[in-house]
Parts: sequence; C-alpha cells; structure tokens
Amino acid sequence: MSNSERSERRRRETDAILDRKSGTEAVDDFEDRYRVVGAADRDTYANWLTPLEDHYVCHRNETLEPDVDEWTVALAGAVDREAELGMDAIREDYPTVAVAHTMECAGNGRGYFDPETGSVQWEYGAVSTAIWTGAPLSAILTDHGAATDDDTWLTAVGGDRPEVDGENDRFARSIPMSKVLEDCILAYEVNGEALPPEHGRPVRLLVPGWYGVNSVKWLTELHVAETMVHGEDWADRGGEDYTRWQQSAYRIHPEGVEPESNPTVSTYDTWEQIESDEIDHPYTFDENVKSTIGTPEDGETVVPREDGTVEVVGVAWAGDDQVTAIELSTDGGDSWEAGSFFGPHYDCAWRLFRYVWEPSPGTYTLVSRATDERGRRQPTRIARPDEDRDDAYPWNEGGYAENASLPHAVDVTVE
Ligand SMILES: Nc1nc2c(c(=O)[nH]1)N[C@H]1C(S)=C(S)[C@@H](COP(=O)(O)O)O[C@H]1N2
Ligand SMILES: [Mo]
Repeated sequence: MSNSERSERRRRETDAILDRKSGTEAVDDFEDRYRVVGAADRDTYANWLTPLEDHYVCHRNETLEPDVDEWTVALAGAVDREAELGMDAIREDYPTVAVAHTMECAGNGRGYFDPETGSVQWEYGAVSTAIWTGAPLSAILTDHGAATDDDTWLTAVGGDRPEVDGENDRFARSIPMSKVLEDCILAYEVNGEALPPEHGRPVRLLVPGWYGVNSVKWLTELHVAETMVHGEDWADRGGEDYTRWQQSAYRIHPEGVEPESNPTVSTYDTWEQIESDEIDHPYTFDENVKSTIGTPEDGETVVPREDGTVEVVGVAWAGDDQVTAIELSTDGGDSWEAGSFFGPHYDCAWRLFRYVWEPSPGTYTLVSRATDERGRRQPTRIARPDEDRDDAYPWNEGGYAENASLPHAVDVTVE
C-alpha cells in the first residue's frame, strides 16, 4: 500500500471514530502510525466519569472489528493447563468485577516538550476515567495452574497487525505478576456497555492506574513466563517482533539512545525507575502523579459568583498510588494554597478537586500541583535535554510520562 493510500485509510478510520465520539477531536500522526482522538473539551476534567463519547482513543494499527462469538484468548507458557478461552467462558466461568481506572496515554503532555519530540503532540486531552467490567486475571490464572511467583511476568498480545510494508511488530506488553494478581482484569465492558471496537472489542487487558499502553486491546494471547517479552524467541516469533512496544518504544531515554532489552526489572513504579540508578531507561508502567484544571477554561473571562468567589475544579491522579494533596496557584506558581478533594474515591482513578478563590478583577495564571502518598510532588517544568533535572521533569526522546505543573497552567481574566 502506498503512503498516501495508507494515510487516506487512517483518515477515514479516525473520521469514523470521531463520528461516534462527539466530545473528542483528532490528534493524529500518521507517519508514526498513531491513530488517535483526545478529549476536545477541558470540561472533561471537571467531571469524575468520562462518558464514552469523550474517552480518548489511541492505537497504532487498524481498529479490529472481529466476530465476537469466534474470538478466543490463548493462555500458554508456565501453566498446568493451556487453554483457548472463548468470550462465554471469560464472562460466565469467573467472577464479574468492575474497576475504576484513569487511563492516561504515556504521551499525554508530550506537546509541551521543548525542543519538540516526534509523534502526536498531545497536550492534556489523552486521559480519561471510566468503569471497566470484566473477569479478574487472578481467578483465570489460578484456575489454570499458572506460575504466579513474584518474579514471573504475564505477556499480553493484541490481535492487531501493522499491515504496513516492512513492519512486522506485534503489540505485546508484559506486566509483573504481582500487579496482575492484585487488580488486573480481562475487560469486556466499559461504562456499562460492551466494549466499542476502538476500545478493544471484544476483550482487552486492563491494568488499573498504569499508562494506557499496558492495557492491550483486542487481546488474543496471554503468556506466563520468567521474563518480559525479551530475546530472540520474542524478537522473531514466526517472523514477527513482539518486543518493540515493551523494550524499545515507550521507554524514557535521552535523544539517540536505543534502550537495551531487559529480561526482567525489579522496580515497577515509573517514578521510582526514573529516580533509580538500577534501571537505565525506565519503562512506562504506573502513572506519575499529575493534575489538570477542568474549569475555568484557558483564556476564559470569569465572572465571580454573587459572594465574590470563583470555583476552580479539576482532577488529580497518581496511578495506583493515592493522590494525597492538591495545591493551587493563581500567580503562575509563585505562591500556593491548599485545595480540597471531593466526590468518588477509588484506587487507580483520579479525584476531583476544588479551590474556592476570591479574586479581584485582573488577569491570572492558574496552576495546579498534586502530591502522592509517597510524598512525590509534580515537578515545576520540563527540563531541556541534558539539563540537570532539579525540580524539572526529564526531557526524553519519546515525550513520555510528562507530569510537570507549569505547562498545564490556564490563563484567565476576572471581570
Ligand atoms: N492491541 C493494542 N492495544 C493497545 C494499543 C495498540 O496500539 N494496540 N495502544 C495502547 C495505547 S498506547 C493506549 S494509550 C491505550 C488507549 O486505550 P483507549 O483507546 O481505550 O483509550 O491502548 C493501548 N492498547
Ligand atoms: Mo498511548
């Protein structure tokens, strides 16, 4: 297929998604095989649940539209009993659970990097919160006698393929067994509806609180092993490369570096990996602490309420850690005041926050900054390449896992 035919096909597919999702806008990078939509309205971040029409979408290949009745998920590797799980078995033979999950693309905020990185220039719109329903992997794995020691990994493979000349990668991600057993599910519904095609119909892996890349859509295979996807067997498995999206892409590294493939790592927390000397180029596993203002909108002219106050509302999250504090600045980050949390409180989902502000007329720069239960606070800005980090998020070639506070500031005028 020629480049222009390929672009045309992608454009059509994005348009079809946009037709179904009235609250989103396209943020594509066809060159980098990204086909994506993000939340169009900042207002998404003044609400706890993201309606499906507003939930962002991100994937690399064509959306699969498979026959649900025929679909199976192969379970293999270090298991007593291999299996081909059909959708009826996944739905009926195991408990049904629902998890709240804030899904954030690891590239959310990439658009704020200077110098600019390649790929989709997301600003704040690639993060959403939904309720995902499915079967706990702990039940499925124990039922099949899987090895579940702490040092094992579960590799999940998507059914999508590149269908691009010269590309032979398969979308596969490896999740450490401790996380799998704790709260991962095979999800077949979202917000009470059967999974729409673009979110992985008929079934996807759902890894609560971890970057979206880990939640493999159109799941076809689960493999239990002592390593992540690594080594020749996985790099050329029947002519396909299963290692790319775990070992090469989605890792945090300076420009021009090809990260080395690791059989295993012992630290899964993304921020801990960034801080550690042990792991050279961190993997994008759990989400870094972050926050986004929902209202007022950037550039808005705000009229205070009768009592002279303005309510600033937003969301704050910290992956599978708890977010414990939120601070607001109305002077571009020079001074900070405490905000408060309200609304639903689930593990692995964002919390709503509010800050009641009594402004005089004028122009202001509002910034939010969150802290997690381990005392880690959002850094102020994004570093330049090779700059000493200090209170800055490390610039990295893929533009991954950004969580600085200042780039997300909103400017408002008060009447
Ligand atoms: N099979 C498959 N799963 C995938 C992807 C993909 O390209 N193929 N993209 C991942 C990425 S990068 C993200 S951010 C999330 C997005 O999930 P959503 O579209 O349901 O929001 O799906 C992940 N799962
Ligand atoms: Mo993503």
